[in-house]
Amino acid sequence: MATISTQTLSSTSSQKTQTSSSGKGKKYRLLYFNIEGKAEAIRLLFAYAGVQFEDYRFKDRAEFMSLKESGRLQFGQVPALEIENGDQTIVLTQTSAILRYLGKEFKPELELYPMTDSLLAAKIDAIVDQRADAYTGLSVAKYKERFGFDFLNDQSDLTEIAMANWYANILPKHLDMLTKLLQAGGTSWLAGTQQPSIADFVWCQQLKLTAESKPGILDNFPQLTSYIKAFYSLPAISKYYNSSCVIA
Ligand SMILES: N[C@@H](CCC(=O)N[C@@H](CS)C(=O)NCC(=O)O)C(=O)O
Repeated sequence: MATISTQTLSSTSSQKTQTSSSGKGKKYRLLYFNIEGKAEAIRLLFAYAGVQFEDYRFKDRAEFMSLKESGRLQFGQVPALEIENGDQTIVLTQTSAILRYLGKEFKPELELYPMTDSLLAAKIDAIVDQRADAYTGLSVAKYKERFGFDFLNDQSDLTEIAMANWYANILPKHLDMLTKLLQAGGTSWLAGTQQPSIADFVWCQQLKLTAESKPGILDNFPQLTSYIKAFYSLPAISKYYNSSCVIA
C-alpha cells in the first residue's frame, strides 16, 4: 500500500526523509510549492499506482529561488522529479515529460501510457499538449512578466477583460472539444482507453482547479462533470484525499 509522505523543506535539507521507492529500487522525490498546482497530477499518479514518493514542498519562495539559482532545474521551474537510482540522481522537469516517464515506469497493467503502441501514445500526447494550448491565454493574463507583458501590469482593467473573455469565449470551445473526445472514444476516459491514461490525470486535475476557481463554469458540460467525478471516485484517488469528489 502506498505511503505518501508530505515533507516540509527543513526535513529534506537534513536528509532526514522518508523517501521511499518503487518496486524497482528507485527513490522518487517530487519538488514543488505547497499547493496543488502543476504537481498535483503527478502526486495523483503516484497515489493511483501505489508507488511511494517524497512529496517535498518548499517552505517559502526563498527556498525555491535558491534551488532555481543552483542551476539544478533544467528550465528553472518546478515541478521537478528527483530520481535516485543507486549512486545516480537525475532531475526531471516539465510536468508532461514527468508524467510520461512515470506512466511508462509504473505497473504495465495500469496502462497509463503505452510502451509500444506509438499511435495511442501520440493520441495521449496530443490530449496532454492540448491542455497547455487551452490555458495559454489565461496564463499570459495571469503571469505577465513570464511572457514579456509586464508593461501591462498597471492596466488591470485590460487583464480583467482578457480573463473574462477567456472564460466566456475560449475555455468553452475547449470544453466542447473535450466532450466530443469523450463521446468519440466511447469509454469513460479521454483517449478512449479502458483505464485512465496520463491525459486524464492532467485534464481532471486542471478542470477541477478551474471549476473551483470559477464555480458553475462546467454547468453546460454535464458529461465533463461526470467524467471528473468518475476520476475523483477512483478508489486510490478518493483515498488520497480521504474524501469524495468536491466538484460542484
Ligand atoms: N511547462 C512547465 C511549466 C512549469 C511552471 O510554470 N512552473 C512554475 C510553477 S507552476 C514555476 O516554476 N514558477 C516559478 C518560476 O518560473 O520562477 C511544466 O508544465 O512543468
